[in-house]
Amino acid sequence: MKVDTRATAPIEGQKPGTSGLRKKTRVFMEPEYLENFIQATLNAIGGAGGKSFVVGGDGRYFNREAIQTILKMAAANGARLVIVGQDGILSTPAASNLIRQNKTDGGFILSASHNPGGIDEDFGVKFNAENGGPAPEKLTARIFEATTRIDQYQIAEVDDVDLARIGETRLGDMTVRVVDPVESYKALMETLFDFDAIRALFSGGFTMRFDAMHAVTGPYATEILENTLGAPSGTVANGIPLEDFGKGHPDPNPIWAKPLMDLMMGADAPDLGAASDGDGDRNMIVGRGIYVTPSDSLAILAANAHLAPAYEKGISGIARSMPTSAAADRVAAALGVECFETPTGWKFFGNLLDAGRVTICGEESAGTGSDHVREKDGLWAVLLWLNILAVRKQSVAEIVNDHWQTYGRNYYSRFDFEAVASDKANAMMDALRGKLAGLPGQSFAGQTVSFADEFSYHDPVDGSLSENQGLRLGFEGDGRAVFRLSGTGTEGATIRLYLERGTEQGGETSMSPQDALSGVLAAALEISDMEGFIGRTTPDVTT
Ligand code: G16
Repeated sequence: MKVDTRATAPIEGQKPGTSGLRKKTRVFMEPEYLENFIQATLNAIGGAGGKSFVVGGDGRYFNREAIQTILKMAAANGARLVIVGQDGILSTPAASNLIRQNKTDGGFILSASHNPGGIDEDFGVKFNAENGGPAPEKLTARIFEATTRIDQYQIAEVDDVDLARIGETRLGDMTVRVVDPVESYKALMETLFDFDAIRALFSGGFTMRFDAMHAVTGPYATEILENTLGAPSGTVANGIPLEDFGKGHPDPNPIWAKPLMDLMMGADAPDLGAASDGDGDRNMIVGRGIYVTPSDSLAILAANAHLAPAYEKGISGIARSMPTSAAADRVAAALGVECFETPTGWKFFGNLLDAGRVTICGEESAGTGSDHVREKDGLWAVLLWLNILAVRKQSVAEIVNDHWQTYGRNYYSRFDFEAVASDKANAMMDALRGKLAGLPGQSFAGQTVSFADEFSYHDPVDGSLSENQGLRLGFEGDGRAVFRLSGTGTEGATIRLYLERGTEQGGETSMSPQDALSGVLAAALEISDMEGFIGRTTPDVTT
């Protein structure tokens, strides 16, 4: 095998965001762009010599080409083994599982998650560490630093590997093992859930629609839900992964999964609706006539997890990202287990999971997961819901309403203002940051500020400090508004405004979220002067 050492120079802007490096696909296709980032990552982990990795992606445009480049670079850098999903396909949780099961030194996951795919859309690469979880901040900082100093990369001059054929081949001294992307993941799910109970649920006439959004979960959902658990054929919709996700936006929320929402709110709704995103780590849960917010879903899963075999002895703790509602905190308090509030980004859950401090984690951005892998896991959440429904023999609506009656409700909504000019978004955030100290005690739109701060996180396991993680405004009466800039967009800035209002236990739980949150919204808009800074107060997406 001939190894070519090629001269290169740093490329600006290769700083990983909330979840890896995400850019326009055409940017990733520019000469040296991908190569620099991969070499920098290998340099940052101390080289690839003798190491093993998992590589796979969500099948979006440029996935296969990028995998071939990574394989040739891994071989040239002396890696021992790379495990690849057949045709380059691996969902993010399946990749996390393979890293853990095979005890590899980490893995490269190629995805821009819920962002659209195609030559004019988005692409992304992230490195997961040997625990199967996204690289923690100290490692992403080293990777970024390495991108600013890079002057050469190594690549093998060999033919492409046939990724369609399961089995082993060699690239020089490196073994490439092409595996079925679904097999090990399905085996893991079988150890966690009561598949017999779920099978009985379906054979008893329970109906479901799973919208795979032409993204990576199609093959996983078809094999598990239809072929193994006996859900009727056709339960999985849009199950063929496409390079451009059928020109859709593979983000499982009421806006982008509208056909599913329409079905679930209509007269012919099945018992359960669910969807997953581009790379299979997010989930959406909808009952007949009721959308379950991700924050509520996290709380309900945590409260009922003991009904599934994997969690029957109870959970050790719950972690949620800061902007996620406090619904899960109520469950943790009732269970008497620890509860953690982390910055946005799954990477912050890794240490807590590794230390056994938490079993279940979740985020308002449609991610829920447990200690079975180190990523959020869309199908896992759907299967846990199915397991709970099979045991409780109640509808989704009954379970949700019962939960609100028992614990109280946290009304919740997120407003996204997309493609805002970065300087305007930063100016608004800076001005708000500057005002925080003087806000407590003042009233805006009838809401009195009880606290105002910028969130920072002390990791209780490794002691690291993560600052500037969102601006928080608390209001008397358990209201809260959070402002953050997204770390996953590829165009300008996205301002996220998260709104929440908690009720007393036994309080009113049947209002519409937008009515319940109107006061908090008005106060947040007034305090931030969003209109003045960015010229609009109507979001692009409301979830
Ligand atoms: C990623 C992260 C999540 C985060 C979400 C939104 O999700 O893994 O932890 O909550 O982005 O981040 P932001 O608000 O910065 O855009 P995914 O599914 O895109 O990988």
